[in-house]
Amino acid sequence: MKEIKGQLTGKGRKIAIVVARFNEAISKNLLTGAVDCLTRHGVPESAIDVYWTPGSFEIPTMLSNIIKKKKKYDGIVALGCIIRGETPHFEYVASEAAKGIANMSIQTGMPIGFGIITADTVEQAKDRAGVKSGNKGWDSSLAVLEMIDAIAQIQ
Ligand code: INI
Repeated sequence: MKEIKGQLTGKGRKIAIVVARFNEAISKNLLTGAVDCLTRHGVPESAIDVYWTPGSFEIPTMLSNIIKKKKKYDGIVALGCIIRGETPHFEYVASEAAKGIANMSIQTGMPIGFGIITADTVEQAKDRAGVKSGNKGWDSSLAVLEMIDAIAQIQ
């Protein structure tokens, strides 16, 4: 039996991070968590490019354009924070962002980490963008590193 499992190594990987500015204080914590995770796993800061979008709704469009440019990223981490209390169109923004990110990843084969927080309150969102533990930016970055390595092993 052959078992394929991605190693959590960032050595030699080039990573793009797409981060939405909406709820910026929380997005910045997600970005800090993502960069911390990537660098601790061997990705040098010089191999990380960060692209800002106005909100999470624009993330899939940015992904599409980054992938089209063929800048040869090994993986992309998508970060954003959508809070239900703040908008009646929470459902639309959240579902379009999730669908768009999934579609981009499936259609292109690019490993894309889903680091979008969907929360009912600011407090809940803060809990998922913790500085010391429980940071969705960190978790989604780790998933990207694992997927890059697992996909590289498919023959
Ligand atoms: N974008 C977010 O990333 N999070 C939100 O909570 C949010 N709210 O509350 O509206 C949000 N809206 C902006 C949206 O992503 C677009 O930028 C905007 O509709 C312009 O296209």
